[in-house]
Amino acid sequence: MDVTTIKNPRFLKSMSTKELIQLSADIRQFLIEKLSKTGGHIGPNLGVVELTIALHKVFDSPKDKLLWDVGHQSYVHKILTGRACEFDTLRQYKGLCGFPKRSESEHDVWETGHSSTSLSAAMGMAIARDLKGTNEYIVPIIGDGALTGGMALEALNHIGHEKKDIIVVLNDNEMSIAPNVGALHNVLGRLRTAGKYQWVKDELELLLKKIPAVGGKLAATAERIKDSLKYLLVSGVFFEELGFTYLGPVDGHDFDDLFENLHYAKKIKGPVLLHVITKKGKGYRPAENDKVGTWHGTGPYKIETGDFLKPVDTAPSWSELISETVRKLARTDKRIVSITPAMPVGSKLEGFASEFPDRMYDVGIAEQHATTLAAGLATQGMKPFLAIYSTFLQRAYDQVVHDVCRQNLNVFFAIDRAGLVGADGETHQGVFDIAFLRHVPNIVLMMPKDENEGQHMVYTAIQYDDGPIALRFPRGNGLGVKLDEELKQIPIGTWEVLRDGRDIAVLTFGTTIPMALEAAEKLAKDNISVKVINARFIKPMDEAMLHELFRSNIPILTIEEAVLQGGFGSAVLEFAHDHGYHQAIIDRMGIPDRFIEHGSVKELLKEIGLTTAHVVERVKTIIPRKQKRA
Ligand SMILES: Cc1ncc(C[n+]2csc(CCOP(=O)(O)OP(=O)(O)O)c2C)c(N)n1
Repeated sequence: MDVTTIKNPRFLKSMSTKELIQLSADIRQFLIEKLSKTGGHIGPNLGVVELTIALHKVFDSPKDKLLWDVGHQSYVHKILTGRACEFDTLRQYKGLCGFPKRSESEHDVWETGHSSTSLSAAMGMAIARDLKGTNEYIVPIIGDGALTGGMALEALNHIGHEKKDIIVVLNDNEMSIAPNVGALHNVLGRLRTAGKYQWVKDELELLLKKIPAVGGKLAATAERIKDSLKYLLVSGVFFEELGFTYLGPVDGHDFDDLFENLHYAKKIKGPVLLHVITKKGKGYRPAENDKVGTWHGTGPYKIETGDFLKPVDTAPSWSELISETVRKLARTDKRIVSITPAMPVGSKLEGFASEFPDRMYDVGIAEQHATTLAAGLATQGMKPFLAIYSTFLQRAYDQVVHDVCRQNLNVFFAIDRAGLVGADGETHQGVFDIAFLRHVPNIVLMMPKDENEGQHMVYTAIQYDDGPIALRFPRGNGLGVKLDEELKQIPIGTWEVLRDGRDIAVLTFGTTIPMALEAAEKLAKDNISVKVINARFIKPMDEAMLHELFRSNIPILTIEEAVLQGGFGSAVLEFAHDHGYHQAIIDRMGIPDRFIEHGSVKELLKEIGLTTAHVVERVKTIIPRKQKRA
């Protein structure tokens, strides 16, 4: 079938299993072809083809609510709800979003990107349903990785207590991005191999009926036998004890098994956990054979070979540079312990993990725990290196404030993917960390201009023993600069003049330095002399240099690839105000007060006015203001 002709999922109702099997093959073919050109989350989506079809056949979306946790596995859902014809634009500027999007379709009832939110949202919807007296099914679909997130466990606890009618579909493929970790993962492992729980449960009921129901000692013994039998035979007891009816394990690629269990789940009162076993990457060999998570999300690839098409970048990735520098230092500094919340591959910690297996902890999708774990380590004189994406650090704000900064503990935060990230879009842009860290006492916040300064900052952070220190760096590769052999400490709170000038001072850091230097070069041709300062410490700022600038009355332009509200430019404004420089001319460039959608970083920067041309233009509006005042 040509899947681009699908308008909505109603057509599934009349299809036979044989036809659905063919449809699954067509959808897989479509995904493999389309994503080979656009890139995207191929592995997770190939794994949920039959499951998504079955859900749309058994339930009536959008009346019934399907909530996709993390949301990167919603492509099949998008195809079945009439969006296949937009797949050429997937994750591109103004194109189809890679995650559920309420403005895209009435079938996208909950937006995701960060994991482990679906159960709480489902509970909210269930309470609303019951208060309004309607009768729709509420079906969150959550991965075994996402289930390790604290929020998901908090929600399970609440749902089980309230006994709400919610059908939780656990999509268990044994993978997070990398192989899943944790004790809960082991519980699921036992369930996977335990055989059909429902069958065991029925047998057990029969057996228990044979135990005579008499009072006294014998009844107590019977109860004990009952309990121990339950524990012996039924691993699903973990969820049962939480108040859920556990169904499964179900073969997520077998329609008959799926239909039988989904229909059964619909009849059960109270919360149900339907345990579905799927294979990530199913139907495309390179993705199916992937053991580390390379095919979780990819760029374009050659279908026949599975080779990725992205030109090989000669400069090291930022993540690699930072993690490998830490690894080097860990050879002599035994205090260093690395922590990742489920991103060992993205954070390039494989090398560290193989060299120091007992000093490396993948804690699963648990940013809050990761942060407080680091704090605990620091209380004992260790030097925790917490590699965490800017966007996911948002989850751990209170742990940063309450546990790390308040106790002034020596935690080294490596804030990866800081700034715009591109195709993952608004749920993943790393643009808030400056605003939510800058106001927290005790923390040092820095961003390097290139990889060489980056490695020196790693060294600085490891040597720094006066409290928390955070090094933010962008997604992708460095500039390809030469690396010094010897590492050195950069004095905390010092800036660097990269280019001298007398008409205006541009204060910037990290990714926006090249555009500032380029703009300065262009403006020089118009006789405008621009000073460019590498404001590499966002906190503490170089106060001596700031005083010098303000006293000289030079206009100031701040540029940051981060939100303007509460950002670095705001810090400069506060400084000017607090020190009585009320006449100072200060302009700020950065990310406006709205969420920035997906697209290439280049397109997004253009859209929000953060390019060399925009800097040139802005400087030209500032200079006349200065002249008017003079
Ligand atoms: C709060 C949060 N932390 C980290 C991530 C990064 N991340 C995206 S998908 C994923 C793994 C999800 O695994 P699972 O739920 O099992 O889904 P699968 O991809 O295996 O289908 C992770 C860690 C995220 N999206 N949100």
